[in-house]
Amino acid sequence: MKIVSTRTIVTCPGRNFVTVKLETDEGVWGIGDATLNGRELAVATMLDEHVLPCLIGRDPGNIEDIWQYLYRGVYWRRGAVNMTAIAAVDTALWDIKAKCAGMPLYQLLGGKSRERVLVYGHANGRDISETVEEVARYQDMGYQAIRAQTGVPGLESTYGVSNSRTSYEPADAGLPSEHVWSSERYLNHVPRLFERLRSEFGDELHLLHDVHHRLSPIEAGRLGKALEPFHLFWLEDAVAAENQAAFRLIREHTTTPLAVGEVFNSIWDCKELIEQQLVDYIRASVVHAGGISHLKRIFDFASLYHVRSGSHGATDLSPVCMGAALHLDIAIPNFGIQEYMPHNEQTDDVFPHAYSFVNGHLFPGETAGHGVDIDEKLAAKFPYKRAYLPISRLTDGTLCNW
Ligand code: KDG
Ligand code: MG
Repeated sequence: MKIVSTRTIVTCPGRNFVTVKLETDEGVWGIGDATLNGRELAVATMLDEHVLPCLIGRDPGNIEDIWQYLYRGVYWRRGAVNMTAIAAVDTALWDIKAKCAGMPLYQLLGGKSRERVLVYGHANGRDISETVEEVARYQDMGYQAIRAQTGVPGLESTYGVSNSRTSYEPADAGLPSEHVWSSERYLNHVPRLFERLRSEFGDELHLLHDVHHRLSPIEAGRLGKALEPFHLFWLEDAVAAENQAAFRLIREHTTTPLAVGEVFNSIWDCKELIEQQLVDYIRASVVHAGGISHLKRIFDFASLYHVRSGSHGATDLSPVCMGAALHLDIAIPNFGIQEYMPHNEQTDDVFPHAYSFVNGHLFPGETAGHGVDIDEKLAAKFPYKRAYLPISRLTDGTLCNW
């Protein structure tokens, strides 16, 4: 079998998505997500100009060789744009292989280690009372694990909270909007949210929280310690993780479980974090961490060190990434949890999929391949629209992590 045609499809059914499609001489095709929020066209260009032309004539069955060809063959290793492009190709190749085998992808990854995939949803409110209402609403929808974020008094906006109470979409401006941040105000407020949530909802509900890279290690230690009585499932991205050793300081101060990894693009971003057991959950994703092949390598490595998976699944990762992730989630032994933010209706129409949500869990479905397709005619009706994530500044104007 040979790859005979390749293309990149850019569409914006409410937000931008980039998808790779590979077609073979036997009429089987596979697709992969190549979306990098705010940098979509950089990946599309990388694919169109530098990656896809090298695939024509290759045997799509040689997934590992093609991965190595694109990784080692680039000379300039790693990087978000490069690894997202490799991920998209890798995902499409696994899709083809599973379709050829007539099996859902999880069968090729070792079969099922569990019947269903536990997911967490997002409850966001402008203040604590609104977040409490949202958590109740998510519980009514069947969620057994809920990430809770709240507005902070004195700050006009914060990560994870929509000012309009509609579903949260941070990439909402043609150029980056600017937000003001204060870790002091945030640190004083967040423990009050979780104290209230535990008193309203009891001990069983899994509660999660995303700091979105904003604290210093010692501040993160303080927050983790303050949240211990409310036994979170995890505290996410407490600090930016370029300096992996920084997590040791957090660990020394708290037993709150730590999760990190949504901006990672290779095993080298988390080698020390995993090997030294500085985190509990690794949140790298299929689309940004080199596809099914590389993410499985990361998860297998993590399984040696009691680190479980918790993949990123925000709405800027397309249904193609979600479908592929679910096959990995259901197969690996050290699955932890999967993030799930449902896409809007238009997106679901552009990407018909086999996965389904039932009672707080996702099921990958039994369709051959990863179970997600793209309606190219419909996709063409939603042209690309430039959109950026915001930036953050401290109250004195210093640029800080968003
Ligand atoms: O593109 C950035 C988003 O995916 C990110 O801000 C969402 O932190 C996020 C999460 O945990 O879903
Ligand atoms: Mg996050």
